[in-house]
Amino acid sequence: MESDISLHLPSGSAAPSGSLRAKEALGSDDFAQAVLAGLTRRPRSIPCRFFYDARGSELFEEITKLEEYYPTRVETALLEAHRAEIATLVGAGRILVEFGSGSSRKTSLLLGAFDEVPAYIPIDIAAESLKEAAEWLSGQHDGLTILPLIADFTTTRALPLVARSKRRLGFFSGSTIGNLSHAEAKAFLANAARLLGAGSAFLLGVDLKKPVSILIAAYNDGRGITAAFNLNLLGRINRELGGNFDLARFAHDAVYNETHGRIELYLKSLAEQTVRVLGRAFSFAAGERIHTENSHKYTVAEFQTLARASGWTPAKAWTDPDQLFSLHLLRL
Ligand code: AVJ
Repeated sequence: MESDISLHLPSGSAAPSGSLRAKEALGSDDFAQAVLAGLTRRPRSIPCRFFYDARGSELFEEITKLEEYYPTRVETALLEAHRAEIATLVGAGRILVEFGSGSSRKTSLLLGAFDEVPAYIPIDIAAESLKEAAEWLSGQHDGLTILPLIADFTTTRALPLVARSKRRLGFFSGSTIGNLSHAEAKAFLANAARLLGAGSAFLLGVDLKKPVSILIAAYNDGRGITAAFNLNLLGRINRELGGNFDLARFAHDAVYNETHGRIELYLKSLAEQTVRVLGRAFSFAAGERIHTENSHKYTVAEFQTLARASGWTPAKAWTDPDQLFSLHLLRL
């Protein structure tokens, strides 16, 4: 199906141009359904994409500046150190397609290394942050054509027509791929291969496996910012879904699951208690947890195996001297 670039809607979407309000309504309904289902199932879990309301996005911004949270700092340094080589390997004239673009800060670094980028297509579900990022980026890169696509990047099926005239470079930073299970990551990479098409390249930032003490510190920082970020999910339920969670009676919990090679975040009930959400009662035993996030870690070889299984050919991988984080360049 052809996409409608003038509306910047996801390809294949039949939504009319005035659908932003409807989408937002759908969004809060999506949250309500996910929370009710998540608190009903055992073990309890709520998808991590719901962390990012305005307050959650602010807190995540703060996380990225923490001493213990190395991913943002190290990935940025890797991009700065290797962007010239990346640009040489990829070649000029590529349309840049960014998945889950968020604030597009790292994108500016990458764009600066390329002589000519015919268009930049950020894909993000958050219309407001897409708009902000596009405005900020056009100030940084004079004359850059930006075609924001409001869509869920895990399910985007086609790019705007103009994007098909040139070869593409995909960009997926921040180790956001770590939120996906291995099966989901494989499906995402295979979908990205189809979306970006023959002759494309894909640059990804992926967090590395490392000593557990470093991982735990990154997800349980001394200032309690990550705790506040995790607990904000309960605050958001209170604000948007008429919840009455007492945030002082839940605790942030970050553990490393060796079997799955991932950090797991939980909200742990500190007492036996009953909480109401949307008029429904949910009882917690003392110590009972709500699973709120998985953040998978990969060795370079593990990630390359996953990439190959999804149809990509690993071209090069870069890591920092401390082996904290990796950048992967894949080709199709
Ligand atoms: C945005 C998913 C990459 O997993 O490190 C940071 C989110 N959660 N601290 C990560 C997060 C707690 C982050 N990602």
